Amino acid sequence: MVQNIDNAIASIASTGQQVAVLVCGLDRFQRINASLSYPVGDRALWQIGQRLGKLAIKHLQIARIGGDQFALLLRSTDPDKATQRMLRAIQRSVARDIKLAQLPPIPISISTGVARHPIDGDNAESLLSNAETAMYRAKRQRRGDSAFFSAEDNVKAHRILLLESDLRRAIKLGEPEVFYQPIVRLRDRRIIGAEALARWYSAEHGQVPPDQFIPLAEETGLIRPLTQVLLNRAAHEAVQMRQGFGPEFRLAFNFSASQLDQSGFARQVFAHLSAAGLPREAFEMELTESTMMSQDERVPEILRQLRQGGIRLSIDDFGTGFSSLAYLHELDAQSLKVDRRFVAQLGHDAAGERITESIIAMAHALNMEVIAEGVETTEQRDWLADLGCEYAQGYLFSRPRPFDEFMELCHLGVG
Ligand code: G
Ligand code: G
Ligand code: MN
Repeated sequence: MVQNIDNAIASIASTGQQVAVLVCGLDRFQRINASLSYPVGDRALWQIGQRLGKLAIKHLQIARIGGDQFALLLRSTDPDKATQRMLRAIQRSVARDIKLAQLPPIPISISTGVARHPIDGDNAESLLSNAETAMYRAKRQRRGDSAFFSAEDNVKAHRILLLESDLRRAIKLGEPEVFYQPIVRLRDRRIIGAEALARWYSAEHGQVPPDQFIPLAEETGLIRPLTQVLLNRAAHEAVQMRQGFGPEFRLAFNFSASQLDQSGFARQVFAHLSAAGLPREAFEMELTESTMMSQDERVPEILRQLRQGGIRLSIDDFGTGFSSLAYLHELDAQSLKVDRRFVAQLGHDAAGERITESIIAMAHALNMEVIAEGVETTEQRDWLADLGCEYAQGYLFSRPRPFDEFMELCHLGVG
């Protein structure tokens, strides 16, 4: 491929054409390998290669450049347009599940990075490497996405590499911490629970926000050990919180989609809870709406095991995804969290108010309780209480706090 790209670059001067390099990576290919075996992974890859091969048009060359990566070389007088067309064709080619004999259909997606000659590189090596960097950004944005290389990508890629090794070290040392934000019952403003929120202060990188290090942990396979550190700590601390706040107190803990595809997942969670001595009914799993609606067919089964084992389920960021109400009902979640963007609109925006009102009514009709997120003003609090929303959480009551400071709320309350 390197030779082809360099040849193309050398020959375009006379043709008026330009060159773009696309690097396509299969999303979560490791998962196919791990769950279905390497030979199956190989057969799946072969099928994808076949499909991409069919895209071959004039002035396009395709090569497999690594385990689950393909490079495409495009030559065109209008490379931007040709690239856009190619990106759509790639998406179409993977829209169908892979079908292999005696196996259920395997859904796949591909993320693509694009680098253009000469702005993104003047030789094959730099174009390939920059297209690959852009592909990793595409994967972080949303699997199945595409991204054009930008010079910032290299700075970021370098930082991410450093961050990854720092996170690996931090997890070994048990450095990531858990902060707690009170969940308040609106009827009597008592604290009936806490949401655990991961925090990481790195000596090298400073405070790293969770929406950076959690996706990083997911991509690098560090999410499992990270969750073990966090869950272990939170479960032990929750036992003490229950002593202070009363037996109805529950701990809410966030999990992400990528954790719900391990068959032993429910068992691991149960083991953490019993090691800490935290009753299962005092533990609430927060999963976003999109996690619950995941395409992965193992997710419903794992959720069922968790529910049957007595763990509470709560649907996070509700109103931002696409839910099947029938499935929501079947999941038997106890509560639903109204996303803070709707709460922020209370008192300002009639549409936002009606959405919040409808979410609350729908939750009640499906036998779920409602927790409002991001409550910052007394008006929002009263508005929600009037609508029959049971619980609330937000800066009005308290920011997320370290354990010791959270325990002080035992005496202080949140007014
Ligand atoms: O705290 P805030 O900036 O704290 O959190 C940002 C996002 O990170 C939230 O959407 C929250 O759900 C997520 N998050 C916080 N802690 C954890 C955790 O321990 N595990 C997972 N999977 N997500 C978390
Ligand atoms: O996605 P999830 O609901 O898990 O995210 C929780 C996030 O909400 C955390 O980042 C937390 O710090 C943040 N948060 C908590 N209370 C408030 C609030 O009152 N206002 C805003 N803007 N964010 C909040
Ligand atoms: Mn949450």
